[in-house]
Amino acid sequence: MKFLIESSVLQKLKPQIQELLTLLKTTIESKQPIYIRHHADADGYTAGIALERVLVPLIGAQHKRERDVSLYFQRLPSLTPYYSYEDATRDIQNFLRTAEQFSTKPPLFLFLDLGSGPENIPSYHKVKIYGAALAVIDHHPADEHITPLTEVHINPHLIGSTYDYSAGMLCAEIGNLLALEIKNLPEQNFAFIAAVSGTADKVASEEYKKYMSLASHKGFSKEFVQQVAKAIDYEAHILGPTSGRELVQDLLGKDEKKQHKHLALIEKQLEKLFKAQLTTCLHYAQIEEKKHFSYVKVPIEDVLSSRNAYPPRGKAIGIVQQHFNDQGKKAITVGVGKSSFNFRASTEIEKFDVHAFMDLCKKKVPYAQINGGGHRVAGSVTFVAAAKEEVENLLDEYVGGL
Ligand SMILES: [Mn+2]
Repeated sequence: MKFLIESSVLQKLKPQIQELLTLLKTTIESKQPIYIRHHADADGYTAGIALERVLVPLIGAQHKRERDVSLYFQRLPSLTPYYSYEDATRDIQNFLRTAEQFSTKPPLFLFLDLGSGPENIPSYHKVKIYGAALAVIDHHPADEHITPLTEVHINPHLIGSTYDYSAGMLCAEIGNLLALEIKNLPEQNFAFIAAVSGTADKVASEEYKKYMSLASHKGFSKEFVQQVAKAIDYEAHILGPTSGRELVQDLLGKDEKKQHKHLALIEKQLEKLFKAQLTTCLHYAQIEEKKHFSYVKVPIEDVLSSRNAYPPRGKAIGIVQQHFNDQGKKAITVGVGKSSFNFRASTEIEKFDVHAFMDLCKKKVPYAQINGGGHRVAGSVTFVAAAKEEVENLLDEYVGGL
């Protein structure tokens, strides 16, 4: 097995990767459809695109008519960071209808950049009732009940690695291995795809650096990789629950002419959007100077130009936080919504922890349906709208006590 880079993580994942390669080959040979579901962000898209680039030609080789490929391959983003019960329901209806018309088999689902958490379990049971099989390639913490439900479960957490790999980096390796099976396949630049993915997901491992340097040897500068990562994040937002088909393939270099034109167009728009959003957020922010930091509250739902505005809430709060960081100030920035808070905080504020605040809320307002997560200094908490005042008071107290 020849990987793009040397990595102990990949070495340890070898048995599962081999299992997946075998599974994909037998699935395609037996004319079982393959449905990809990936998270609707830049990492999810790169993961999906890396596999699409090899699965489509492999499936095409099994079918005489080109249009048959669309019966046997599908790729769709998931707006939730897990496979929702609603998406599972839609997918079942979709493959049952196809089966009725074209006598196709229930598909093999590939879940990319999502799928390892416990919230997927009901959806997995549901698609399995209707005869589908599933495999997961994810890099989020893995629940112990997932693997038994899958044909293959590839996740660095299962072999003791935490944040060395993004889903797109894993799928670029798998895509590269499958590409060896295809005659006359043009250069797919899998290292570049891996680099874009790791950049988008802020991976900082040795492996990430290796993909970046491989990509730069192939002529993709760090700036270009970053530009593409930002552009895909934006397009993913615009696409919502639709796949983007060739459009995202082109952004990743399938058609370089279109890619460069599109990147230039997106860059201009993003510059404007980010500047406008920062100005509005700062204007309406409520800023309280604490002893060691600024406590910044942004009425997030009132400062977005539409419900589907870009940058969305989390990112908008991120640029406000960045604004304070750039001035050398420490800050806790909170996007206050009717039933959710988005958090970003300077890492130097050591006592601040989104999870600690969430635990506090669960204890003090157990009837508020507190949910959420993320990292210590970047995350979100949701609650029922009726509890907003109570939760906001708890937040003021919590921040005041830091
Ligand atoms: Mn990811």
